[in-house]
Amino acid sequence: MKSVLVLLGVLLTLTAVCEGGVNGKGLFFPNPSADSFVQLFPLKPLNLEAFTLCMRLSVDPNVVDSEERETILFAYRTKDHDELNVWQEKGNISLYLRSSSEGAFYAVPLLSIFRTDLCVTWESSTGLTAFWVDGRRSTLQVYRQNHTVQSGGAVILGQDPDSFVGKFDEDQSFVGEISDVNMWDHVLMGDQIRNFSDELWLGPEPNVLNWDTMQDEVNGNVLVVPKKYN
Ligand SMILES: *[C@@H]1O[C@H](CO)[C@@H](O)[C@H](O)[C@H]1NC(C)=O
Ligand SMILES: *[C@@H]1O[C@H](CO)[C@@H](O)[C@H](O)[C@H]1NC(C)=O
Ligand SMILES: *[C@@H]1O[C@H](CO)[C@@H](O)[C@H](O)[C@H]1NC(C)=O
Ligand SMILES: [Ca+2]
Repeated sequence: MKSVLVLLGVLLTLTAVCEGGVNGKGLFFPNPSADSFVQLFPLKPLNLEAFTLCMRLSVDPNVVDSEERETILFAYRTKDHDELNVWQEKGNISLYLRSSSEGAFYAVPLLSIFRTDLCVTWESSTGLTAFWVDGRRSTLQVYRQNHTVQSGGAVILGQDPDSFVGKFDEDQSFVGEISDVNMWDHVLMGDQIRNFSDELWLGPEPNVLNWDTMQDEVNGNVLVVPKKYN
């Protein structure tokens, strides 16, 4: 117990020091809350006809994997719409584009205490959508063909906003660790997605969200995990 407290003390101190830049570190959401979140500032507007969104996640399964819980993994919301949301809910991981009710559901293995590399790819021209879990691709689904993701929203980790950066719900909050959130404005090749967590990334630079370079704003009780835990 003592060592846990000491560790938390160290992490909390670092939170203060590391304000204003994630720079390859992790974000740890230690418990359910309605006010802890991180806003990410994209490198360019999310005006998208295709994307690859990747992140690395571990969760508290006692909270997040419970049957009836909906847990937000990634939220991009404009004033009027849930424009691009990723959830783990009721035994599925799901993608929603401009909807909070009609998603694409995937019965992939649920998140666990160990870190999972999770990517989702979508392209408008075909509607082809897939989740990639630790480099393994799910079956494809056709979802939202000819749709365009619109700019003008806010990217939020840790909470599901029901209004523009607001109306959070503790029961939908993320509990666990998130890192390596990267987004490209096209669908990467399978080989590249399989290599996404490599220290030495050989693929194209993430041009929408770039975990190493983008600005972020940490709110509430979110611990910035030092790089040595990578
Ligand atoms: C999750 O997936 C199962 C089986 O794939 C399905 O029966 C269930 O309705 C899905 N849950 C939601 C919320 O769509
Ligand atoms: C999408 O656009 C293509 C080309 O215009 C068309 O053939 C197709 O039916 C459209 N799909 C949907 C779901 O609207
Ligand atoms: C993926 O990693 C393997 C092994 O390190 C490497 O040989 C390959 O060139 C990489 N592929 C891409 C597309 O980065
Ligand atoms: Ca909500």
